[in-house]
Amino acid sequence: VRPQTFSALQDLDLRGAALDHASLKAVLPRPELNFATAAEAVESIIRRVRTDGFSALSELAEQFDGVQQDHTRVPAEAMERALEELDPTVRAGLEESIARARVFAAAQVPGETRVEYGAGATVTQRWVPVRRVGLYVPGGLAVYPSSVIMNAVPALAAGVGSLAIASPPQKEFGGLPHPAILAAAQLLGVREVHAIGGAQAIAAFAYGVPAGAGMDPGLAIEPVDVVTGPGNLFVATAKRLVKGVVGIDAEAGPTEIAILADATANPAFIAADMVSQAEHDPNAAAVLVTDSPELAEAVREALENQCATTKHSERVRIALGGNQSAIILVDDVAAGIAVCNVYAAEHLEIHTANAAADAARITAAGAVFVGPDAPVSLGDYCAGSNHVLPTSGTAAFASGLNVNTFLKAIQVIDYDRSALAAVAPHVIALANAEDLPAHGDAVAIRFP
Ligand code: HSO
Ligand code: ZN
Repeated sequence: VRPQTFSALQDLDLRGAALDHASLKAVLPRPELNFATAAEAVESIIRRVRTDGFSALSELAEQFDGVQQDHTRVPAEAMERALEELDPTVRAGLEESIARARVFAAAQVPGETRVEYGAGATVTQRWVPVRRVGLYVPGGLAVYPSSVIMNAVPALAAGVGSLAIASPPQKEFGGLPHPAILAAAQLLGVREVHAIGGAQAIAAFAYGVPAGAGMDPGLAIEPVDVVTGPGNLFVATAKRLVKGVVGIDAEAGPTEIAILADATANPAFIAADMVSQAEHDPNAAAVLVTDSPELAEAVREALENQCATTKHSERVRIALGGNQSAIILVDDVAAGIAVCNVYAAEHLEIHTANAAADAARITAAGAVFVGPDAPVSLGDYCAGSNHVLPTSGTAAFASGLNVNTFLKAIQVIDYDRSALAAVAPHVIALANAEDLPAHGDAVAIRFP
């Protein structure tokens, strides 16, 4: 008897289809985040936090998290206790994750770029960390101490002097964020953690929370320069709304995994990796792109078996059965690469005969995982790479979290008199052409 196959996952047959960017973009599955639906509510939350500071935050904590708060900052003793009480195997895992992430982040720190245009004329680009950052760590369906690491490590490697974390207050932990999050922050030496969730956390970071007249100064939160971290639609909307007031990282919506595979791939590995990301969220996307109908069938069978036993099978089935997930059939691996480059997945695994060579032809993805032994969950925790990555196709133009997210480039122009003289006629000609003669005069005055 042929085993029952996983039927919920939709089929998309692109054999013989046009592979140009626009045609593929039109047919590839991708749910649109509807920012408009949250915008009004989020605008009102931001306004309240800006005008009423801590009292707005405590009202929102009561409304959304069901907790009473007389401050948002997690006390030092609670941070220390969380680390003391942390399971030692989890601690060892976090320490390994931190160690690997630190090495990669340190290696990313860019050097100065210096160019000399003849004697006495240099232009230099140097990198300076932002002063203060706010890192958001979601609560919700799962708790992510690993995300504390992924946000904080590149900021620390960049040399950011002041880091604050916000994470939703949890009723069952006395209104504090989950203890695993506190423990991870404590391990990293990040001592400023606030129990604030959702859009209000982003507002508090972007605009700061003033200590009003007669209020305890300990309730104040200093504004930050950059806000990073994943979150739900409300968090993502808030980040869009405060962008420009502060810098933000890429959009990190529901998790996505795309897998490019040929007939040489192991279907059980592929199914396991699809299930692993589907367990995050009923809205997670899992997309298999293959030129092998036999492999597609084998993956369906493996999914059926694995979905039966996996812990979060309900979530997984909804995610895999949703319109955002699919098995896409293509004519060959080259066509599969074209599909993947248009899809621009948050995570892309390559399970082909020439995985490294095929991976080198990928031009849009948050992160690429090469070969059968580099599953996304390795990167989620312990590869050394970052797991805060662009979703929803934003990998077409955005990058995962890295040291550069927390750095600014300053260009330094150092010309002496003779170097200026050498280029002066060109400056004056261009100034006159733009009808900005005072620009030219500012050069000419130095050569009376
Ligand atoms: N796959 C998620 C990150 C994560 N996984 C955290 C487990 N914990 C988004 O890249
Ligand atoms: Zn994950």
